[in-house]
Amino acid sequence: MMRYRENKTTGGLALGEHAVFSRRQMLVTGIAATALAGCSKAPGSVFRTAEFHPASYPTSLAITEMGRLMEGYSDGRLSIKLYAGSQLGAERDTLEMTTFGGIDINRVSLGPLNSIEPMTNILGLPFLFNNVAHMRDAMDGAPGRKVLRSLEPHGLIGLCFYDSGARSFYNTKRPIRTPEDMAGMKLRVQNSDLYVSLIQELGANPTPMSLGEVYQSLVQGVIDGAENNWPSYFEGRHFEVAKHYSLTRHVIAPEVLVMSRQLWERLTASEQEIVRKSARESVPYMRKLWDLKTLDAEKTIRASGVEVNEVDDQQAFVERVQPVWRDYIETPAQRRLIDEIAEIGADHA
Ligand code: GTR
Repeated sequence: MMRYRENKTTGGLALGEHAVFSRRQMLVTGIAATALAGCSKAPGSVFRTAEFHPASYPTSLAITEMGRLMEGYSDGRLSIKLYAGSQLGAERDTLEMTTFGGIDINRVSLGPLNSIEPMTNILGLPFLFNNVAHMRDAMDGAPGRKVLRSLEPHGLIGLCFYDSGARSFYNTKRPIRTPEDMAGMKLRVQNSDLYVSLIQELGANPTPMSLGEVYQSLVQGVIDGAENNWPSYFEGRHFEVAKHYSLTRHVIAPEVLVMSRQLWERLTASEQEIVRKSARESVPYMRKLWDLKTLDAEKTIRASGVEVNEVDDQQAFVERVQPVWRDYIETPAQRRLIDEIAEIGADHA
């Protein structure tokens, strides 16, 4: 088990802010320069792929599997070089690099995409999906395809969705049973306006920062808690410090695998098909690993003495966050997407 690396220089940096570049950022910039220098991806391309989580995490293993499939389908011409464990930087920075071709493929959560494309906000709406099966069906169907396509004007080709389970709150203070228990808590959120609003509506104080900073911030008392799924709560060792995990299951947003559009346009049609097919086929593999990892993380966390609790009444949380729905649904396309997702939800009541 490894603790997520800290990313103090890159985390929380708004675009346009000045920064002293870390070695990692310079590496990223170097990769970008190399990628941009090449005008075409010749046969024998190795796609540089960014992943925040360690190489043993389900998303990393799924990307590795995708690379294996791609190599097979292309007789060894196309492959993946995975930079796992946040080697290329915080998600928001690597995402930016991907949009202008500095990184070929990237696995990101929806949070950093929220400020780029409003359709991604919909998948992050609290209590949108009834359960994980609902989310999977919706992402395998028309709603998923719509959201993936919405990324194209932003320099990204959406390849597939991976799982991220249900996110719940953990903290160092007390069990959260009602929204009132959250009053005044300092909670880390992803750098996303939507998630900031969500925490505010629940009466807590949102502190946006990168995931790599959470462990230290919990130890130092900079924050009281955060929210995430079982595997991330486990993998970052946050459970060793924040010993109350309250199962609000407020967001079941999936994660996305994206390719730089600049690279995509340099591939032949048959190479594009191989990339899409390999990404698609890595999804069931990822889901199997995800389910196992979730069970395993939950078991270890419970055995470690963490106090896990169900909330008294989930509806009380649902009601508190209604303003988030009101504020973040702005266009007819977003409304249609919600309707389509709700229709699929009828089979998952
Ligand atoms: C995890 C996700 C990461 C990261 C993280 C976060 O569940 O897999 O990509 O976005 O959450 O909270 O920042």
